[in-house]
Amino acid sequence: MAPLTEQHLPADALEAEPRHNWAREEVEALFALPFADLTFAAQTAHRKNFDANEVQFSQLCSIKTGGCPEDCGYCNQSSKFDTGLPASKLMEVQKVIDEAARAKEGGATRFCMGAAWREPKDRDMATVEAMVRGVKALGMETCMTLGMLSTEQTERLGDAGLDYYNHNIDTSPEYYDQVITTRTFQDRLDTLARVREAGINVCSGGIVGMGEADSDRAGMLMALANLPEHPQSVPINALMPTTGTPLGSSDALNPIEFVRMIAVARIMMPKSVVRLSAGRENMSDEMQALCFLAGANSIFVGDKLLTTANPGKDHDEALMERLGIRSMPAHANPSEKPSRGSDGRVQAAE
Ligand code: SAM
Ligand code: DTB
Ligand code: SF4
Repeated sequence: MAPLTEQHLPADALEAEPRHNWAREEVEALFALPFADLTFAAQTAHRKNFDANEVQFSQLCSIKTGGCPEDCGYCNQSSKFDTGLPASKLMEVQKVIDEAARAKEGGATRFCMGAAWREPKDRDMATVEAMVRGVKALGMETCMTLGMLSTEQTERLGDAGLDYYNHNIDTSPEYYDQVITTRTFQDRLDTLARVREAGINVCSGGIVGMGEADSDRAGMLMALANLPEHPQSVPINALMPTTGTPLGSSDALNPIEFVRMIAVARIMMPKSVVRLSAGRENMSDEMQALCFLAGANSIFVGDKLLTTANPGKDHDEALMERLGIRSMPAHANPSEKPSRGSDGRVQAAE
């Protein structure tokens, strides 16, 4: 009998080198594979590039919450919707560093600092740079998500030694206008290009469960995989529906369809870390195990994401123990570029 990959996979689906020329029919054919064939192919791609028993642990910190001028239809931090979430000022640098130290103690190797901004104001740059330097000094990987960036702001973050910048495309180019009207899909691609060109690792993905069609899920993954470089980190979020937002009463996600999304992301971007991101709070342990089998190899740890709930340490430790999953050490992502840092030194792995 011919191996499964030959029987069922589209030609080139498991090529050794990452591809940037995915055609819609190929991606739709991956989504349409029998589940066992799809997850086998994803697991094969995963094992070619990673230790399949390692998962990267990131922890989020909302350094500036709420009051955002954008209108992203999924987000409870937008000032356009009445969600009852109080807005706060930018956190003090030392408080952020203290949170990062606690996250490290709890097992996180990356600290992701998020601000509810359309873009940073220049007057805030020195503060966020100090946060990057302080968190880096703890030996953690640093990530920030601050909205759109100018070229100068991107350079400044690179000089501070930022390892990753998160900026999601959120959905397909075709569905995007149904979700966000205050900035365009192209604006997002422009920020991603600045981050890439500054040599900072790109973290970019999107959300599943916003009422998008199957073709939009394929379109979102095509938009990511056909970038000039694959994002080094690809977060796949399941919508956390929040009351007061336009998407607050969205239908529950089909778990098997979500696992398919992870598997197709893994096959299309084989060397990237794929994060099972928001939404784990609403997933069974069994569904999460299927996501890991399908090639997810990063999660957010801690009992809170930015503003919504996450499973927390006790539950996650028990799950990782049951699955025999170990923590991926800092800077072990094979596709990661070394950060610049103000002193030009590469941060050593812990
Ligand atoms: N304000 C910045 C921005 O939008 O670029 C950074 C923070 S924003 C919260 C980062 C990402 O979180 C969004 O692009 C979106 O993909 C994800 N996100 C936000 N709210 C979410 C929700 N309710 N469920 C799932 N993902 C969500
Ligand atoms: C990403 O893709 N998911 C994270 C991170 N990047 C910034 C954010 C998830 C937010 C979920 C809703 C909340 O907790 O506010
Ligand atoms: Fe603002 Fe980011 Fe929320 Fe959009 S996702 S409303 S930009 S905080």
